[in-house]
Amino acid sequence: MIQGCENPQLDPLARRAPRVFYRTADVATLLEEPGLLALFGFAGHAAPSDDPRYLQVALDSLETPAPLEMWQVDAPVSSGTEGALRWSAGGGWLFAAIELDEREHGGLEAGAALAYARLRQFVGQRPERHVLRVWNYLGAINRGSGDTERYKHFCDGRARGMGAFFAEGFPAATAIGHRGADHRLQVYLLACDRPGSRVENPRQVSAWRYPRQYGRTPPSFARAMALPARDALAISGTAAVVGHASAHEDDLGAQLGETLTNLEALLASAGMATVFDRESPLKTYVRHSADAAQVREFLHRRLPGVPMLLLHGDICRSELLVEIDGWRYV
Ligand code: 3EB
Repeated sequence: MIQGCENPQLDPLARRAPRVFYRTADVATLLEEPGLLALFGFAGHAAPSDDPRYLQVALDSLETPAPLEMWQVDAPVSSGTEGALRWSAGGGWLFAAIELDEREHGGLEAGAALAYARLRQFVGQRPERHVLRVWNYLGAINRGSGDTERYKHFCDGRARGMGAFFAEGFPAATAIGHRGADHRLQVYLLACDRPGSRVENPRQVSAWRYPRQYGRTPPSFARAMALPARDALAISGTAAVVGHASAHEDDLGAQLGETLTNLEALLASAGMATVFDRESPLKTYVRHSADAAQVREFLHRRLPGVPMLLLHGDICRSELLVEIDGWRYV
């Protein structure tokens, strides 16, 4: 009995983590897969679908052909739309996504506040009310300098839209700049009917404690989230940030090495072995597409066999060239 409770396979309430795969196949075929909770195509590559579980992410893939990302659960899935919001749910898990045109909502800050308010309202009335992981994709993320940079406005709006919903602690997150139309704001999340456990990185100051120099509103995210059954770690966007400072300005190789050191420290902090494997997919966001070959070579050498998506995206600090997020399964 006691053993059963510790084993996620034997505890019917211990929600087994959704499985994440990168697949090169067509959208319609993947949407037919059993337990398909969410499917992501990347800008311009996959033909869009009206299925609420499908999201056309505004980031370009740096692979040809571009794979799709799929999330799969061990249960039947229902889905629907509510205005600009799309959602799907099954087995205790919830996917919800919103896409807004900032121009229709008074700009980025107000748009981000609205996106979060809508998501929070929706999730708050669902049984899957524990938001574990959020992805944010916005245009021209580094436009403006100092306090006027668009990422800073996003952080303000996000915090306002979150309200007190995350009073007990922030979800794990990614915030990346896409190269699509500037006004396009996409936010999507994974939630569960059971809480996860936040994990911080001992090498990094927690983002919500960043000093004032990084903006009026510190970024609202945890470094990682252990999923309820502790069978997977959802890893936030991780870059070459040590303490609170960006390391190795203009040095891609050194930033990659520092990022991997940060990822390993995060795994250790979560009580996991500091290796990634064939079951633990990662996404790498690359600022300059010309850097893709060097990034790919590094990843093949240091993370052999790890499923990997390379995406063209801007990191929220202009001096950072690369960022990695993803999953580590136990
Ligand atoms: C950093 O360590 C890099 O604003 O949601 C990483 C992950 C970063 C998430 C966010 C920002 C965010 O501060 C930037």
